[in-house]
Amino acid sequence: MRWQNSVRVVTIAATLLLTSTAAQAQNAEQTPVAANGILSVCGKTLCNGSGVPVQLRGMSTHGLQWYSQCVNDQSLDALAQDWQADVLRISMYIQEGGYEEDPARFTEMVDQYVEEASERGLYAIIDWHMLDPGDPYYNLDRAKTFFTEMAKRHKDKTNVLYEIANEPSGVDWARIKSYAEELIPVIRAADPDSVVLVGTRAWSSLGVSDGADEREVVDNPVNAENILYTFHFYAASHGTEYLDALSRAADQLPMFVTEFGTQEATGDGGDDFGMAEQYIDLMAAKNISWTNWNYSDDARSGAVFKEGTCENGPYPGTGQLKPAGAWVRERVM
Ligand code: IDC
Repeated sequence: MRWQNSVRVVTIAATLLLTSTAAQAQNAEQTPVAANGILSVCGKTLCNGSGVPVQLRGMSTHGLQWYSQCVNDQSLDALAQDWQADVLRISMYIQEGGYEEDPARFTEMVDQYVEEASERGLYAIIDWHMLDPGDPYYNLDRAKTFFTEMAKRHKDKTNVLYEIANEPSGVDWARIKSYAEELIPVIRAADPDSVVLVGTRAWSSLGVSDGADEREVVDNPVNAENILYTFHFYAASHGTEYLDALSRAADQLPMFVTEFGTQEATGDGGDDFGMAEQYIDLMAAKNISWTNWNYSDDARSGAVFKEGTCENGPYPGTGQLKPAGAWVRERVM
């Protein structure tokens, strides 16, 4: 229809003039993926298929071995339509009852959630949730097997991002970099144009939790294209020192905050919305995409739903949300 075409032209023109969020780039009929297409790193940020910088905002699942019941048709509809999220981070633990116990089961589970996200026009981050042990090499062979399979299955999609190391710890940056340089070519062999997210030292704190900072990455970046580095923060534990490191880093490196909470690093305790707001403002100003931890009804304050929600829902609205959930839903919107 002619009328629709002219609306689209105006939308595209407006989009080109603005540094837009993925949500802003959508019109009422378009999902984030339909509006933005395949993403790539341009300069220090993510750009959409037309080369316009985008900020993705969304949620991370909890560990799928514990809380996959919270990731279902209704809850994903709520995330896409009610929350108007752009992105779902699919958090697959390796240890603690995760992938290493039953690779086939977790491969199929992640695969299914990628399809569910795709059906709703959401970007999907496949999170290799290595945590303890913190040396990414401990799981290298598993990671090669898993990501080869994922990349083969999803190479033709435009909405899949690969996060190859949730939170390295107890190892220096050189070792993480070397792990990334072994694994990224494995992914790219099957899916050459995919965006890859690389964890940073000391629980993806850019080294700050080990007394270092972003300079170790700036001075010695991963030898690969189309990657971003991850930063995680929990606002009640990680104050100005962490905020400043993220701010400096974002001027020199493509950054993606794939995990944060408004509470303590345990994912529990009181919310520090004031500090969290400073991070939100920084991420908006520097176009840093983010996913919040987590989309479940775990008892901790950082799980967005009140306990028991995932038995029957309902998921839309704020009725079932904890304070952190209501706060983050507004910011996703
Ligand atoms: C927490 C979960 C909790 C689980 C614990 C250990 O909420 O149920 O028992 O992990 O597996 C992270 C991690 C993330 C943590 C989260 C909150 O990436 O796995 O989740 N956190 O502690 N880094 C900083 C905080």
